[in-house]
Amino acid sequence: MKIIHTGDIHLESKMHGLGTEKAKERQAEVRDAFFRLIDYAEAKSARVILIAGDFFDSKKVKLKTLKEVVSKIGLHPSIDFLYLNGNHDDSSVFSNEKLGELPSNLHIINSDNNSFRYDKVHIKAFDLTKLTSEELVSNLNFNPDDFNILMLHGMECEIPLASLVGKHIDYLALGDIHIPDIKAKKLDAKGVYGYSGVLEPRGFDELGERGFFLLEINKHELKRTFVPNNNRTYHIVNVDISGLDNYTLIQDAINKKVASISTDDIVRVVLIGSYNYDTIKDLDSILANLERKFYYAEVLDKSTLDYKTIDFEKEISLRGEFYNLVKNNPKLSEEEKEKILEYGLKALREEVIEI
Ligand SMILES: [Mn+2]
Repeated sequence: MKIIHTGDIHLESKMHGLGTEKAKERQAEVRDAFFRLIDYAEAKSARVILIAGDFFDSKKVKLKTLKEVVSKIGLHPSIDFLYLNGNHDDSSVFSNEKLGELPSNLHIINSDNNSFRYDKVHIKAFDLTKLTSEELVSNLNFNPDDFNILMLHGMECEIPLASLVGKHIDYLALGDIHIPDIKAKKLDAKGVYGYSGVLEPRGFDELGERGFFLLEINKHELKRTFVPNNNRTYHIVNVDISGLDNYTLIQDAINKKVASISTDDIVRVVLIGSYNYDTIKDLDSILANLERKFYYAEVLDKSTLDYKTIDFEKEISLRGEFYNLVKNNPKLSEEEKEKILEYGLKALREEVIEI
């Protein structure tokens, strides 16, 4: 029997930071990531899709989104969708009467509907905010002859792992943490557990590949496979510009670092290291080049001015005066002097200052 373990889909995520148009596109891509999972499940003849909470990004969901989801689920009647509430979403969104009759394969977990049997595979799911650890354990009563799956939503510290030891759990399907546990963790002599992670990353705090797990159950044997499913990947690339004193050299260093990244991806280049006073970075051109290459790009300049490269101490000019005023101020620390000089000299050169 095949089961899909997913969760934290966060449909209708705001996708901040990409601009209005791309945020909208990415919202649709999150939905499509979920639909792609369903098509995969259908192609693999999976019997169940476990949604371990945070199906939606918030407790209010647009009717349009709900209709799309309900319609897609209805198109796959051979797959049962077991949906457990997370901390972000509220499964009562499906009670909207404008949705009409819900597909019979959509099973919303609640205190009356938390146990599902497929021959020798037994699945239970509970909302941890609605019962104590003791109540959870007393509700388990799994039979050791079955292959038993428990689905919960919460941070690892909120899951009463110690109380679940020896309760005949073969697999504990978790939701809440957005990073997949590619390698399942050991629960006890028999069982393992793990988080599925998100289906499609939603920000620079969700770097790298994302997907879901295919569980293939054969009596008491579990084969658990991570299936990458994300359409785009977020990358943060640090580029040390120390010693690179012009735009061409900096751009070349960036090009080398981003060469292997797919043009469909989302890239943040962070300039680090120290630069000489005379360095011309031309951040506008750097950004424009990256934007031409990638779906979305941004540049953060965290490089610092090496003020030892300043050689106009003796110059009779505004910048010479400013430099000496700051440099010889006994009230300022070396670090403060460095920052004030960096910003002040930039201002004198009429550059944009980002603080
Ligand atoms: Mn979540």
